[in-house]
Amino acid sequence: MDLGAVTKHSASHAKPNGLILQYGTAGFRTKAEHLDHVMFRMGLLAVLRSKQTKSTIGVMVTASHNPEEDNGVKLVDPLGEMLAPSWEEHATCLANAEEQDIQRVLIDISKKEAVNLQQDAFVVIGRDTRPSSEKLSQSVIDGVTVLGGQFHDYGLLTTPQLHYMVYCRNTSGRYGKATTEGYYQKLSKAFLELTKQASCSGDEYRSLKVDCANGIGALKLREMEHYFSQGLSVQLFNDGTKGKLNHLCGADFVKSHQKPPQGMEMKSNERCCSFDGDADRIVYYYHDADGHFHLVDGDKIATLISSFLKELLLEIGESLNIGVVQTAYANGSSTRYLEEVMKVPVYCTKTGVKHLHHKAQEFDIGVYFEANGHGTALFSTTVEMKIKQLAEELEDKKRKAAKMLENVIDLFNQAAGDAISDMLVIEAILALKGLTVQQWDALYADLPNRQLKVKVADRRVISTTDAERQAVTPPGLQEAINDLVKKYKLSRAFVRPSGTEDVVRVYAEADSQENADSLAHEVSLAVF
Ligand code: 16G
Ligand code: ZN
Repeated sequence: MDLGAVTKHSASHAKPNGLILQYGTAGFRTKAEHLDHVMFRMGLLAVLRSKQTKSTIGVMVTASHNPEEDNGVKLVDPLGEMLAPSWEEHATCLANAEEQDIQRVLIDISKKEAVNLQQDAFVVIGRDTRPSSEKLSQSVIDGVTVLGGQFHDYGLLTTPQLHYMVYCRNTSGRYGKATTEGYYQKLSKAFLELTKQASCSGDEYRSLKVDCANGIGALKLREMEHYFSQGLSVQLFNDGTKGKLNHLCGADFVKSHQKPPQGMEMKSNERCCSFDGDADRIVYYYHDADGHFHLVDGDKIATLISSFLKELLLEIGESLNIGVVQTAYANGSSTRYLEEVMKVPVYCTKTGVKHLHHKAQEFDIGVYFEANGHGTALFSTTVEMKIKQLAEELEDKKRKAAKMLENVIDLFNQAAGDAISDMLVIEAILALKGLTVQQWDALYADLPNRQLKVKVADRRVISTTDAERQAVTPPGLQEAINDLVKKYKLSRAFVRPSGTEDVVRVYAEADSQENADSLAHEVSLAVF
């Protein structure tokens, strides 16, 4: 490791004075002009992580649903997962080190993590469509090469595509080929095999309107669409040719404003969906005949998927343990429906994909979704092998169901929540079950809810437990929330410090919108 070269190069990726950043739930994220040094240093860190794990590591340059002026970066671990927590700390430490301390920090990390510096390193890089992303990804590459790491720059990719590439490369191609072509082929093949079985193949099931948030999802869906067009035709909106990234469109906008994106022509009862800026989140929606907007969010997606999986298992005659993982933001009606009607166990974790992903790995089949539309399903290796075997051994209806499950497993991106893959899973299920978006939406009625942001002097005074559903500090806050919640029917409320913004978030639900609004308001007053 030529540390002299590191010092020389890092001078051309200087850290702005006084800037302190933290590797949070979504990696580093801030104004793009403040990130050059972080990118360079994450290139360095990716090399160390690659040497330590003797695996390919990914670096994704994106700020997801943030405004176009922002950017961000996150590292992807060997199995396509989020970076391990101890390395998040190293990332923060390295990003904030003063110029003269960088060498020391690198040596510290290498010692603490027993990194064999002689080991080869390989890093793959992807980026979204932001104007700043290309230059920033070059800085990552600078960091990788200065430490002698090898790299492959995929250029423009969705975040989940980069996770997929990392996973493929570290499993000797067993998961798929580590190219966009390989990704398109794997998913499309599974999708077409599935939809071939659908008896209802009317126009209603064949076309879908997609709002691509003016981001990378548009490019990749365009590249992919002819692979699956026999089974589904997609009409793209906000494809980046006119509008600004994430501006008045995309999954985050639709979910948080509970209204359709701009730039989409919606006719009544038409099935529509939105991706976010890096295409790792998806929500569905439609306008009913009276012009009312209906959001079909991550909770309903989890319900659709887990009920379909359960039905397949029943048909096959296998009892595997399915678990659904949600966060505190999951609508109370969804949790009740899953537990009481569908009889599937539901678990709650802290906000942030890594927590849900980790929990979902505990089951034979783990389905996880955040209400905001980020999620996927994970299948244990044993289950995958068993289903493959059953698809060969069983006969008739059972065999058909096992084949279907085999294709569903292939269609999910098990490395990360993926808007394109989830979209194809959902479209296949709707077609196979002959469900319209209205029928899907009608599985249960969401409880009215409200989210608010509260600015406080120091959001760290609030700490939580029980998957963020209970406030531990400041003293008295939880008691105050309990008293407020008691005043309303079917009510629930919690507060948590945001992991991505300098605010405290308040969530409340109750039997009517008016009550949810006033409960949220009262709780936000209790936070001060
Ligand atoms: C990050 C998380 C997202 C979570 C959000 C919460 C990942 C990849 N992304 O964007 O899952 O919903 O943070 O933000 O984990 P908050 O802490 O500001 O509410
Ligand atoms: Zn995203």
